[in-house]
Amino acid sequence: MKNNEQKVMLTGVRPSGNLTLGNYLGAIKNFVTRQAQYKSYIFVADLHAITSPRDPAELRIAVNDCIAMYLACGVDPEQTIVFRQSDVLEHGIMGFIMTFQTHMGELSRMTQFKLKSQNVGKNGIDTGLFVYPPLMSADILLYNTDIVPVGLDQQQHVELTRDLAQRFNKRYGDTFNEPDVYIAPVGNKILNLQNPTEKMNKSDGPNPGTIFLMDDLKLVRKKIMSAVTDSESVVRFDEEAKPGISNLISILAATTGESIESIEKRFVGHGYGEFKREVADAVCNLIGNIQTKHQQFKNPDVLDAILTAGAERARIVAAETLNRARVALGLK
Ligand code: ATP
Ligand code: LTN
Repeated sequence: MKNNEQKVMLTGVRPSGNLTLGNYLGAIKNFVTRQAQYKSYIFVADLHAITSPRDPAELRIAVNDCIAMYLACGVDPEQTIVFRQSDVLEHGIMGFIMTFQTHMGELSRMTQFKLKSQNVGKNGIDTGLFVYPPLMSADILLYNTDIVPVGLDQQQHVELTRDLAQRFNKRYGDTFNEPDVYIAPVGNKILNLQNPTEKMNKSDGPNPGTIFLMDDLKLVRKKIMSAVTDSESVVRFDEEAKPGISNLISILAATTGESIESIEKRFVGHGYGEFKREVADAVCNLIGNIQTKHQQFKNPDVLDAILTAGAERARIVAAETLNRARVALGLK
């Protein structure tokens, strides 16, 4: 599909709550550090937020908060196309097309679906939860994406996207670029500090095990100092036997760039208190900088201008790809 043109990177976040340290280390940071090397797109996946019923006023606020947070985390709108998914109508039609390329069995095997469909309301499982992976595939394929930086929980969805692109190309002729996933070696699955066998999720809401990028720094420190550990008192990376300490090592390594081995070595003979203080210092330093920048990006007019310009640029590429898919399908 591609000649020598610039490679494309894309990622998105669901506006389902305030962004967490997990969202930053698992996805946003890896996007920001690479944005200059690619033709880059980042969007707020608001259609993905209505997979379950949501308060419209809260959703509107969450979208703006998410954009402001992208900018505070270092997304540069001069370099990167920043947009809201629902502003580019092509996502809906392409999502519909990709849903029809997908098998029930494939969607039933999605780990996220299995996990999230455990807490269902009295009306049963929302179909949105079931069919959102092909919408995510549409998001990716519309922009001829080469690389998708995401956390580990989203790897399976990007792999499905590759399968769907291949399937479509085989059936209807070369139409889509096949994307690769980028999973950071460290920080790809940050765990809840109080329950370090579960992922840290933004939709869990305020709780002592989740660090939000907007948390007061005193609270961040308190959450880290009271993180669940073990009784061994050795700072050693062992996800099975020592999930709490391993999670804190991953957080420190992903935040500072220091290797896990080097952290283990430096803390030989030191206690958990000292180790946790260093993790808290590093995370507060990171989050403090993000919060300072966030102040500058709260103006809704500035955010609107960025989103309007971003959607215009995104739409051009999305329309082109959708057109190609329609022609291939015989819909045009
Ligand atoms: P929700 O609670 O609504 O499922 P979430 O916190 O899992 O939200 P998403 O919007 O699903 O966040 O994901 C945004 C990006 O952040 C994705 O690339 C996802 O893989 C990544 N991500 C989410 N949580 C973590 C985590 N704990 N560690 C690493 N990456 C994460
Ligand atoms: N499904 C993802 C958010 C998301 C996404 C995307 C990420 C929607 N479309 C495209 C990367 C690329 C989630 O729930 N975290």
